Amino acid sequence: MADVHENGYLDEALFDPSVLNQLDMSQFKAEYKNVTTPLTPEHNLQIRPLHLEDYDKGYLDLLKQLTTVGDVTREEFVDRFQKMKACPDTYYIVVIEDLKSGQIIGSATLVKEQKFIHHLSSRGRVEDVIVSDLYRGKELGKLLVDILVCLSQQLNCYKVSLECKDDNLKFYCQFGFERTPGQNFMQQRFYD
Ligand code: 16G
Repeated sequence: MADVHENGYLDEALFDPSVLNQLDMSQFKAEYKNVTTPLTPEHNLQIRPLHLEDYDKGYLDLLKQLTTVGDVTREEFVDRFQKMKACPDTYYIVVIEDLKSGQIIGSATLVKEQKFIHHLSSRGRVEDVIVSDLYRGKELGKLLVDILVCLSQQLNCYKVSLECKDDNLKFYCQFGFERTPGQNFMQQRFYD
């Protein structure tokens, strides 16, 4: 699976790509206007795990459409990638590549957090969902979230959660997420 990239770094996937092929797409919850095969959508788009080489395919620029990223060097990216990969069965970053342009145009992350509660169960957290503004309206965000929700169930998480802005509540409801009465999302910000 790992080939030496021309720049000397191993070109490898963050997680085993077969995990995505084994998803039961009949479990997807959103309704799709476009009839596509979800894991191989039209228009030269490919859905796959994050690769090391995605540093050169605009992955971090895409994340900049979501929030602050900062200037991350290739070495820093490789180091973080390797640290994530060293935690097996934890980081599932799924990206969409436009094979024509060779650019990453969508991404979403599932983090599987191991717990003692619920008899050593795990909780899924959907994070950093972003589709390039040039590719909006193609139901790609839907596809990414459906994939991660389905994946979290397949990975035996007892629940999956996310945080989002009010404007996105309706979007996330279509996958079965609901606001929990009496529960609040709280945070403290230390820096941007
Ligand atoms: C959104 C994201 C969250 C991300 C945060 C970044 C989803 C479902 N939620 O809340 O994962 O970490 O934005 O914004 O994608 P921040 O920089 O203000 O924390």
